[in-house]
Amino acid sequence: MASRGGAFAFVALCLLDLALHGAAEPLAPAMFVFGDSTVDVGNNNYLKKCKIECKADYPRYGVDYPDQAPTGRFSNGYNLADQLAQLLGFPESPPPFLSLPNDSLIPQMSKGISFASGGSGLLDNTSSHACGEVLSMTNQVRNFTSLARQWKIENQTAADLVTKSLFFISVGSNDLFEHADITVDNRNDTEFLQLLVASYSSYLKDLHRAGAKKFSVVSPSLLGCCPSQRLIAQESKDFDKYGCFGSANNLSKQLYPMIASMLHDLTLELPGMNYSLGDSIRMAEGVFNNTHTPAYNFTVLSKACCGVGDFGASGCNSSVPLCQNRANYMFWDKFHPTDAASAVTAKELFGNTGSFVHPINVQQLVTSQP
Ligand SMILES: *[C@@H]1O[C@H](CO)[C@@H](O)[C@H](O)[C@H]1NC(C)=O
Ligand SMILES: *[C@@H]1O[C@H](CO)[C@@H](O)[C@H](O)[C@H]1NC(C)=O
Ligand SMILES: *[C@@H]1O[C@H](CO)[C@@H](O)[C@H](O)[C@H]1NC(C)=O
Ligand SMILES: *[C@@H]1O[C@H](CO)[C@@H](O)[C@H](O)[C@H]1NC(C)=O
Ligand SMILES: *[C@@H]1O[C@H](CO)[C@@H](O)[C@H](O)[C@H]1NC(C)=O
Ligand SMILES: *[C@@H]1O[C@H](CO)[C@@H](O)[C@H](O)[C@H]1NC(C)=O
Ligand SMILES: *[C@@H]1O[C@H](CO)[C@@H](O)[C@H](O)[C@H]1NC(C)=O
Ligand SMILES: *[C@@H]1O[C@H](CO)[C@@H](O)[C@H](O)[C@H]1NC(C)=O
Ligand SMILES: *[C@@H]1O[C@H](CO)[C@@H](O)[C@H](O)[C@H]1NC(C)=O
Ligand SMILES: CC(=O)N[C@H]1CO[C@H](CO)[C@@H](O)[C@@H]1O
Repeated sequence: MASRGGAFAFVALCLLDLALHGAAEPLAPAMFVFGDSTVDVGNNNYLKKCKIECKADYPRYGVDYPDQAPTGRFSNGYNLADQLAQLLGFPESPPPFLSLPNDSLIPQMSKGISFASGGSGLLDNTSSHACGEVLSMTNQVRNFTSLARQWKIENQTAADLVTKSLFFISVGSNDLFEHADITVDNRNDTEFLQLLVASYSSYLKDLHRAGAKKFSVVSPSLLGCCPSQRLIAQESKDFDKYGCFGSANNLSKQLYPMIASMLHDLTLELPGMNYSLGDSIRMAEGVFNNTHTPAYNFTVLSKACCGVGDFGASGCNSSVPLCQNRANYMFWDKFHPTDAASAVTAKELFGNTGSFVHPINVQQLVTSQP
């Protein structure tokens, strides 16, 4: 009887899988992912000099992922790249670049690759000290463009597939974290943010030169509200109206309109470029403004699910407490959202038609035919 029960469960799972994402063709031929720990699916596991603080390949990471596997995702389950990929019709994020053997890199280009690396930022030196080693955005983009070049030489359909693919980018938070912690009196925030946006623009131009046309860009959220930053706010008495670290949130809020106008200006310069910009700040405000947020089920907004001490901001590993009701927590560990929180973000990026995405959503982006 046990084996029949097992077979039934297996069939049911397959049907569920088919219903969720197996039935139709994905909405884009491939998805290429760039950025930081909000979207890394395991590249850092392969970096020998990357410190444990910037890895997520040990329990309790992945406690809600299939087989409870700690894969390098900075989440209890799926992350934002996985959730968006699923809405597009893929089973999850494309695989990490560094996990692929040399001879499967080109074949994998037709399905997508993730170049994202936890700790990375818009500047090459971001987190180089804190993490030891990360794949910088410069290297992520170079690795993609060099593969695209080789692929186009080998395969006539490559250029068309790159044009139709989705380029998903979530980066900038780590630059802001490091800058917010600098306490020099004469620091010039405007100058620093302009440097970040100029770097962002040059990565997008490089990707466009390699054939990319469709960009989904996620702006840094209210960073000062994650548990690690709430702890800094408490120590420095620099609170904003949400009880979060004011300096960090201030930087996020100043950066968003700069990214928005940079993207708009690029469309005037780069033929065929199209984009969807997710306003993570407004999405987070939507949750923080109304602490009940019944539609989202988040009841714990300031404390990490995995962690101890004030705000649960100790860091997450198998010897610290783990919350049970993870769908009610906004934060998984001291920096990262839960699977449930990134699912909400992905849903808004994909389908929102209000103030959370500009000028179009990801669904409109991938189905547009230039
Ligand atoms: C070119 O790429 C397409 C799409 O991935 C694939 O179906 C085809 O087999 C490739 N052709 C060669 C010669 O590799
Ligand atoms: C990183 O580089 C930028 C630009 O070159 C510089 O302003 C900043 O001070 C550097 N940060 C660190 C931590 O070295
Ligand atoms: C990826 O980029 C890094 C840095 O530019 C380089 O050292 C490495 O060889 C690249 N990997 C591949 C497979 O192109
Ligand atoms: C900060 O940098 C910006 C851009 O370079 C400049 O226009 C502004 O005058 C600077 N502000 C101060 C207080 O130095
Ligand atoms: C936020 O940034 C603005 C513009 O740089 C500045 O005038 C203001 O003092 C900052 N507020 C906080 C709380 O850091
Ligand atoms: C949240 O509330 C603040 C005022 O406290 C307001 O400025 C902001 O627009 C609100 N955001 C959302 C998304 O409701
Ligand atoms: C909220 O919880 C209810 C009951 O568990 C569930 O049906 C619903 O899907 C959840 N909503 C979200 C946005 O996850
Ligand atoms: C787990 O994290 C706690 C809190 O940061 C730390 O004290 C402890 O040493 C860590 N344990 C392991 C096995 O890394
Ligand atoms: C961008 O996508 C929108 C929505 O599908 C479409 O109307 C517009 O023509 C596209 N722009 C370009 C340059 O492809
Ligand atoms: C796709 C790719 O990077 N191919 C490389 C595999 O390794 C050989 C030999 O080292 C290189 O020549 C290829 O460029």
